Amino acid sequence: MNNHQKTFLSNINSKLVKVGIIGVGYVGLPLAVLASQKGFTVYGFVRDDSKLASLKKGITDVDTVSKKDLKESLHTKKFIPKKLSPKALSEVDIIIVCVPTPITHSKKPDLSAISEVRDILKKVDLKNKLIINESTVAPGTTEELFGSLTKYGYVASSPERVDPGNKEKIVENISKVVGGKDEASLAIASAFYTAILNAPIVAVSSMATAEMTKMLENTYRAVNIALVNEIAIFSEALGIDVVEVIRAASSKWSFHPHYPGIGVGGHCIPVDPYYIVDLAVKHKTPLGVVSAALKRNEMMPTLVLKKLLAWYKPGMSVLLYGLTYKKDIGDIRESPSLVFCNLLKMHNIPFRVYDPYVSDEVLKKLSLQKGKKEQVDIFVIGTDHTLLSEDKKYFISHSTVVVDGRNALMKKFGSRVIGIGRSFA
Ligand code: SAJ
Repeated sequence: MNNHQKTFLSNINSKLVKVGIIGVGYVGLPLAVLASQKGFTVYGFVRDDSKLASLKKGITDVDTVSKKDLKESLHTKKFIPKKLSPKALSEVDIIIVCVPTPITHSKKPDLSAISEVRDILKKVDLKNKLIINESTVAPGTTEELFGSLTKYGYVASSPERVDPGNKEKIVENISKVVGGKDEASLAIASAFYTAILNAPIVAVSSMATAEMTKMLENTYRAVNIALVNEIAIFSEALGIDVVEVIRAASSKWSFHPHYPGIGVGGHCIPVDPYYIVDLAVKHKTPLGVVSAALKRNEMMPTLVLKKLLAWYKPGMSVLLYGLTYKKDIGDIRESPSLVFCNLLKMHNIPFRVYDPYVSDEVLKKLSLQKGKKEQVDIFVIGTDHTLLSEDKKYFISHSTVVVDGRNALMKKFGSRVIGIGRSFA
């Protein structure tokens, strides 16, 4: 380790380094607030002026950061929202990239946002700076985008691990995988995370290893959800309750339960695996199991529609409860409930939507009609919000057919409950 690297490490330990986080959304903002709470000065870089203005006032739609913590970090001037610019970036020592890496309509990686970051970093003197990429990318991408940018700087990959809506799993307590362009990059990046996290730092031998780790984590989840979706459909054909089967299988030490449902949403699980599906084709090692699993998950909204069509008659009132991609959060990104709404529209079935976590403005923007709390003929559960146990009584009468897209109900309600791999008639 040379003198500069030793100085970098000691400046991290004494919190003298300045941190710049590019992208202050679901991933970047919790990290920025945490680092500022730990004593670092953190610039939160945003491109959009209106978002910058809101952030400066402590306004954000990221529900995993408390208003109080955000306001405090702003007040102590340890967290400073800034317009993204090469000049502002030149003032920080550690640059953490937390921008979205979605997929296109044709399910190909969309690196537009992270490529824009690269273009801006090309205008910055990166000598002696550390770039950490937290955005989810295929193995080799961080090297391609940032490794080649600087000969005299440090580069690491440490893919984000957040679980939106999970109040227990806050970023401070989530273990972190770190891979470096070289030994010094790994040491400096690991020292930074050690300074802010209260969780293990898992150092790996390269950035590509760190990137592949993230891909395996999320692809593992997507494939296992697809497996239970498939077994649920099979169980249904055999008249077996798949929820009971999963509960029983969970008594085995090596079985990690997943649950069937109307589909897989969010910006991670249905998206990330396509990054390695794409790369694997280029390397002539196609991922047949992964591709089949992703398709299986994507057909679940159609399966739930078929269940509804078996009972629907023109003129019946239909309400979808739950638009968000998972329970007790307001995030609708890639939500299977949105796919289900489009399927209803394609079949000219009039319906209403009710989700306690989605505002009227969002419903309006999506041209969806908000349902009143009144009894309906068909009640579809798209998201198993905790509030459902309270709310269901407003919608379900003795004659209501319940189509339970999340196997949320444990017994019969209304005239029958049709779940995924289980029913109560
Ligand atoms: N889902 C099922 N069956 C399951 C589990 C989930 O259908 O057994 C559906 C959910 O309803 C949702 C989607 O899959 O629509 C994703 O669910 P999720 O719990 O994985 O939710 P995420 O996307 O918030 O996953 C996050 C991810 N975090 C990151 O990628 C940084 C993921 O890594 C974690 O595996 C996950 O949290 C977790 O473990 O809770």
